[in-house]
Amino acid sequence: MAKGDVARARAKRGIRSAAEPEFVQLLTPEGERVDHPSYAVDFTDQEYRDLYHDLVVVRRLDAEATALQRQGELGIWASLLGQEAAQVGSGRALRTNDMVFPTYREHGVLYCRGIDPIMPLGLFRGVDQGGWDPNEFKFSMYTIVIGAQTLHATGYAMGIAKDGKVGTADGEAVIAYFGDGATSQGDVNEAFVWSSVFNAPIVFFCQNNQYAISEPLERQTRVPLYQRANGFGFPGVRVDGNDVLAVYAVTRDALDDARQGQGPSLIEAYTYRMGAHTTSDDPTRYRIASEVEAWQAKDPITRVRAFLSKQRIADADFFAAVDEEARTVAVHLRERVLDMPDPHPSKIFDNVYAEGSPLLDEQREGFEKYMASFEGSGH
Ligand SMILES: Cc1ncc(C[n+]2csc(CCOP(=O)(O)OP(=O)(O)O)c2C)c(N)n1
Ligand SMILES: [Mg+2]
Repeated sequence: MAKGDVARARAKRGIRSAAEPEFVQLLTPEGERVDHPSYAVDFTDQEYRDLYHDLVVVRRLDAEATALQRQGELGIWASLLGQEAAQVGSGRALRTNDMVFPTYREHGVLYCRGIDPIMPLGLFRGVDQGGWDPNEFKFSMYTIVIGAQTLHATGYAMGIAKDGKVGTADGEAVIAYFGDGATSQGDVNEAFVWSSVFNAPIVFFCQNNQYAISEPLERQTRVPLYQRANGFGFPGVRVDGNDVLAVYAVTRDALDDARQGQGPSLIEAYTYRMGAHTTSDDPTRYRIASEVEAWQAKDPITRVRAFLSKQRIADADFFAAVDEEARTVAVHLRERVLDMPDPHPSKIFDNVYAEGSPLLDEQREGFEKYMASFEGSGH
């Protein structure tokens, strides 16, 4: 069938194209503040400045980590470049008691939780296994297995509901992050079903950055992703993922519904991955420069800066001070990464199981003997 015929046949069956960016927006790419009937939200001048500050610091930290990888100091890095607004907007909408289930790219959300950005870098440097106490930070561990965290989040959300922590204005809520590619995983669809039928207090936050490594969005879906929610029986909304104000407003609203017992919702933050999938990837192999340039014009930081300047909420001194602070934080991060001690090789056997295992003990013993065989050989 010719392309036009396919489009006509799909239209007849009521199937809409996946690529229509109709979304909630409160700040245009030119820095104009616009209203939305469903998401009225007021920010003080200080709150506007704080959001700008977070966006800049998060981008700077990310750039430092990319540089560290290029210099051989990290094994790999998954950059969030371009997705700062999606992460800062949603991260700042969270309350202290809300629980976060991230992927491997949520460095901006982690920062907004008040967590030291060094925390996940041991994983990317290969000096630890990327573990921490999720309860201490209300921030689960980075999850590399695509979509798996949506099921963990659903179980957790069902748990807090059973514990009676949901159903009032100061109830708790859960947010699960995932990408556009993850929506094709069974886990994510199972999480949608379970959350829906058990009315779990969860916000599914999909950062649609248009690619799953080299696979474009059109290989994942025939309908806009947020519309998937309808079929599972909960609301879905698409937000301009490069608009920190709109992301904040939409996420806060969805979290409030969840904490008050209204059940799950899906947010599709429509954004773009400006960098590579990870530092192991070369995006020039599968996408054209003009596409990247078009998204450059929708940059999440430029529009806030334009707005702050035009409204005289911030001046050149403020912007310079934020840049300087971001630089200082990044330099400090670099110094601490370089100082991370190399672990003893047999440490890999620690923390595999909470209480160990005889098989693991045997493997450790064999490995230690093998390592000892090099002693004195100059290797
Ligand atoms: C279950 C599983 N299958 C495959 C992979 C390999 N993989 C790593 S990232 C990725 C793409 C994920 O794309 P998306 O969900 O859009 O998230 P993004 O990386 O764009 O943030 C894949 C397929 C994996 N980690 N886990
Ligand atoms: Mg993606």
